Parts: sequence; structure tokens; C-alpha cells
Amino acid sequence: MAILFKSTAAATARWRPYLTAAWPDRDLRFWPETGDKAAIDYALVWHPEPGLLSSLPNLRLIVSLGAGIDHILRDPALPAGIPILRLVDPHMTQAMCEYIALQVLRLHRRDLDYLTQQAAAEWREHKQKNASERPVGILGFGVLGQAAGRTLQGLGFDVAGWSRSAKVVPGFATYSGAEGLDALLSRSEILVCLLPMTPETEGILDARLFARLPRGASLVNAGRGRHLVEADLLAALDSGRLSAAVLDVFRDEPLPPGHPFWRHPRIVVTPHVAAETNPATAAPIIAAAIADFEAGQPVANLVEVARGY
Ligand code: NDP
Ligand code: OXD
Repeated sequence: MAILFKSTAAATARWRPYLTAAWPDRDLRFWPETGDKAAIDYALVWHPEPGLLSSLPNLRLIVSLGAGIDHILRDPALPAGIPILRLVDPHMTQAMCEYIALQVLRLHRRDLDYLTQQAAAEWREHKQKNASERPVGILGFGVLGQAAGRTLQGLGFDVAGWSRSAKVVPGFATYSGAEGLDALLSRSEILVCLLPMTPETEGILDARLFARLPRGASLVNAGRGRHLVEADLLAALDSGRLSAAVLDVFRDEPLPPGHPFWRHPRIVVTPHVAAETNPATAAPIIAAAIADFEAGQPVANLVEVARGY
């Protein structure tokens, strides 16, 4: 009974001591040293290369080393019928709350304008609102969206969330489906994307969506790069339809050096760090989930593969 770990070399070095501590008696294999593949029951993966998982004949469970599972589902050879567990870790949730609070405050308080003015030694005040006068919309009102929403609400923002299924979340206006999206967009001066990447959400941040936001609204995308139609964002910023964007995720990561986002005065780029996985807290969470799985107990955060997230 062996456990295979597959991520980047740097992540493997970070995870190794915590995995060893979580499973002192298990046969841990660190990719590319897989050993006898028939002995592997569990695969802990981040961006496994296509075909790796189907090459493990006795695999019982796939564990995503992140909250998203798009990096697993993109494998055309993904073996059918193997359950997938995604990572839900309060440490990561807290990190996302911090990131969203930072970026929403930055947009709310016109930080980009003041930085530009500072560069030009220009002393000029802009009209200022309180957070309660700033409606924020969150696309993707799941674990991370709701937690970020609560953090923003704590800062005084007027927050609403959009999800696939209708839901009641005490204290929030909630919307779902196509009609709900219109209603959410029309009220959102700052739009935060925390959606998972699925065929339904790919390219959702496009010109049609931007046109339904109040003029001059701004965007934070910490979901996935493929949610955004990059050319539509550049056009919306040029025309003033959007005033600014903060982007943590990109179609191509790392973002290529010549990409126009790097030097755009109205775009803030962060290198997919909104909520990094933290091995010290994540390894025990994964070990506990695998223990439940082996004991035949209900396992929290198993993904409905057909739903895509
Ligand atoms: P959850 O599964 O808990 O939440 C996903 C939310 O998106 C749910 O509210 C879901 O609706 C909604 N949703 C899914 N599909 C649609 C759709 N077609 N229309 C409307 N709403 C939809 O995921 P998490 O909150 O844990 O994570 C969300 C994403 O955040 C991850 O998939 C990942 O892409 C990204 N992420 C980014 C990180 C970063 O560092 N930048 C770090 C971690 C995650 P419903 O509630 O009805 O199911
Ligand atoms: C994740 C991520 O999905 O870091 O966890 O993007």
C-alpha cells in the first residue's frame, strides 16, 4: 500500500517532512520515483501529467493538492470511477480572505490612482466612499467565496454572492443562475471571481459580462486564468468600462515576460499566491481524510466529478 506524491520539485521539498510525519509507517513515493506502480493506492497530485493516473492500476483515491481539481480533470486519460478529494484547509481559506480583503480595499480606496500620482509627485484628492457604500459581488459563493464575503462584510462592505445552485446564506444577498447573474452584476462596483474552472465558467469574464457591471467597476480574479477573456479586459480598461483589475491567475502561468498585463497601469499582477497550499496544515487534513476513506467512514470534500468542481 503506497502513496504517490506528484508536484513540482520545490513543492516536493516543502511537503516531504510533513508527509513523512503524517504517515511515518507508509510507503511514500515522490514522483518521478514511483517504484512498482501496482502498489500505489493513493495519488496526491498537482498538475499530474496526462496519463500518470491511468498508469496506476490499483489507484483507489486521487487527492488534489489544491482546492481546484481542473488540473486533474484536464487529463484526457483520467481513469473513470476513481474518487477525487479536493483540499479544503482553514489555513488556505484564511489566506484567501486576506488576499481578497487587501485587493478589494486597494480598489475601494483608489490605491492605483494614488500610486500613479505619487510617481508624478501629484497631490490630488479623490472623492471617497465608505465600504458600506461600495457594493461587492462575489462570483463563486462556496467555501472561499463565503469566507471572503464574511471578511469583506466585517470591513463594512455591502456583499452579495452568486452560485450555481440557489442558496440562503444568512446576512448576504445571494443570486444564482443566468437571471441571478444579471442582478448581481448590475449592483457590483467591485467584482471578485472565486469560481472553479469548468466548461460553464470558462471565459465568463468577458465583454458581455463587463458591459453589465456599473461603468467604472473593477475586477479581482483569483479563480482561474481561463475565466478571463484577456483581450476583453484590455478593451474594457481602455474604454473606461472597467477602471482596474487585480489578477492572481492567468491562462499561461508563469505569465510570459512580454505579456501586456505586466506593465498595464490599471492592472495589478500577483503570481498565483492568493491562497497557497500550506503543507504543515494540509498534510494532516489529507491523512485524516485517507484514514476515514480506509475505515469506510464518510469523507468530507470528495468531489462530484460529473459537476466538474
Ligand atoms: P467551492 O466548490 O467551495 O465553491 C465553488 C463555488 O462556485 C460554489 O458556490 C459553486 O456553486 C460556484 N459555481 C460553480 N460553477 C458555477 C456556475 N456554473 N455558475 C455559478 N456558480 C458556480 O470551491 P472553493 O471556494 O474552495 O474554490 C473555488 C476556486 O478558487 C477553486 O476552484 C480554484 O479555482 C480557486 N482557488 C484559487 C486559489 C488561488 O490561490 N488563486 C487558491 C484556491 C482556490 P454551488 O454553491 O451552487 O455549488
Ligand atoms: C488551488 C490553487 O486550487 O492554489 O488550491 O489555485
